[in-house]
Amino acid sequence: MSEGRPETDCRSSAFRCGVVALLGRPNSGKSTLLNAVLGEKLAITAARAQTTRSRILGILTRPGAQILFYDTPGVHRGEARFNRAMTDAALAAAEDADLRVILFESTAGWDTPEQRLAELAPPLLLVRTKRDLGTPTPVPEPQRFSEILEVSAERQEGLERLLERIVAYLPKAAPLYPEDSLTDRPLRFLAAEQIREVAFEIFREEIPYALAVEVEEWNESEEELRIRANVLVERESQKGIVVGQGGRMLRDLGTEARRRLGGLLQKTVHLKLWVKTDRDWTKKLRRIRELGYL
Ligand SMILES: Nc1nc2c(ncn2[C@@H]2O[C@H](COP(=O)(O)OP(=O)(O)OP(=O)(O)O)[C@@H](O)[C@H]2O)c(=O)[nH]1
Ligand SMILES: [Mg+2]
Repeated sequence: MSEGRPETDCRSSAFRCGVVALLGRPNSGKSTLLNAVLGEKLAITAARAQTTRSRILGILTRPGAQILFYDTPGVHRGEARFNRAMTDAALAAAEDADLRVILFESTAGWDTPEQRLAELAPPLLLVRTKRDLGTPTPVPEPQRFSEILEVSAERQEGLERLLERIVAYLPKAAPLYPEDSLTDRPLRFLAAEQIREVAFEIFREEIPYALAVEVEEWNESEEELRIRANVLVERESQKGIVVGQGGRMLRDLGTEARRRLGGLLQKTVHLKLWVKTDRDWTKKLRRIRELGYL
């Protein structure tokens, strides 16, 4: 393990730059942690499992270092094609990374996903998340990890220490992205994700898993942005739920999504949503890819 204080001079040849994979079971707080360290709402989050569906790059440039975070889908046991594809995407990100950061919800039990991640190649940092929730449960085989740290993204606690330690493991290299870059994902994808986040909040259980958002049209000027997007469901029967009586659910979804997109993009947003059935899209790898989830 490399020790010592990270360099702080941007022009120094000791600048560090590397890839850090944020890994953990669904709902362990990966996306919330990424947003907290970036100070931007890049990745969508939700109080339910399996929110993130693909690896999402979040770029943090600090004096002396550029950290390329990969937020990943939760690692879990599901055998359905879409579930497996998400776990594979997370493990592929882990393989490509200079450092693997495993998130473990403080008060949760250590189970198969944690065990599987603990067996990845070092260096591994274990981060206990949601420390505000209570007394942490023990970690079996703590010697597997280079370090064990604690954070509460909600209370913004432990983040600076975590960043300092992460930087210490990165290789000496020049920054890969301009200083003001936040991600490599196109705005269209981020907009679709924001709409999906609102849908997750409105439709709680069954529907979110089957729901995808695809931007069809994107017309942008200095002052405003016109977006036409499809809200996709897997089965005809789910369409009625998303539309709601008299179109009410869809209207609520559109209103809230427009408000959030306006805040994110700092311009007036006109949003038109259509609900469409894309039969069994979660079973078709080609569609999962086209939707930007792999
Ligand atoms: N109390 C508390 N809740 C948190 C904290 N961090 C995240 N959460 C909550 O935990 C839930 C899951 O957070 P996410 O960031 O979406 O989790 P994730 O690991 O990205 O989940 P997937 O994308 O489904 O794999 C959300 O309701 C968050 O608000 C924290 O520090 N404290
Ligand atoms: Mg997530």
